[in-house]
Amino acid sequence: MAFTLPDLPYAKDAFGDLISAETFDYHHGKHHNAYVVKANELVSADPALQGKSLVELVKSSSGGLFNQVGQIWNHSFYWLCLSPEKKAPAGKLAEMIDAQFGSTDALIEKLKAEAVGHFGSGWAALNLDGDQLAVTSYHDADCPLAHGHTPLLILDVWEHAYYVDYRNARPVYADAVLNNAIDWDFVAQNLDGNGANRADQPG
Ligand code: MN3
Repeated sequence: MAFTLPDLPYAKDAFGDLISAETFDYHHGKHHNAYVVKANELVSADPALQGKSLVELVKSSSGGLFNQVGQIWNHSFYWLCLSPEKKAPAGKLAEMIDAQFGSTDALIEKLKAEAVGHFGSGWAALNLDGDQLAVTSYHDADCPLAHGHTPLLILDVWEHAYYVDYRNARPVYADAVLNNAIDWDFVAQNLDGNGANRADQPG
């Protein structure tokens, strides 16, 4: 068995100028794919690693292998967090957001500040912490699962996520994607605590 590059859950040109097909060609087709290829090389060289699922390896590995499997999972989850159709939080998620942040706009501002304030490469995230929502970020290939966190939403803030479409303007990318391209139905689904499994794959 080997890990595979998951298909995008939408056409690569579905987002128009918001996230271009060229960005998906590079981000999914080259960056994400390279993490898959390198992880498979490392796993194939070590029988002790074989048969472990992606999430098992994210939770148990370190160093070079962690960087690859963490990035496979992070990107697989990130694609699922995006929707070409503009959506809004509903139901229990909307109630939690309003109770804690006052409004979805206020939560988006907090996520945007986290994304913009994060130094260097990494991921901004919305997690479930007990019965509360929590905004945080992770460096490089670091992953919520490695900390026992329960991810609801992650946003890629590596330059490769936005440089084609937004050049160096991370705030413009974060603002555009958080306001227009989040699959809030997927985010709400992850309140069941099983978000980790939605981007898992067998080893
Ligand atoms: Mn990326």
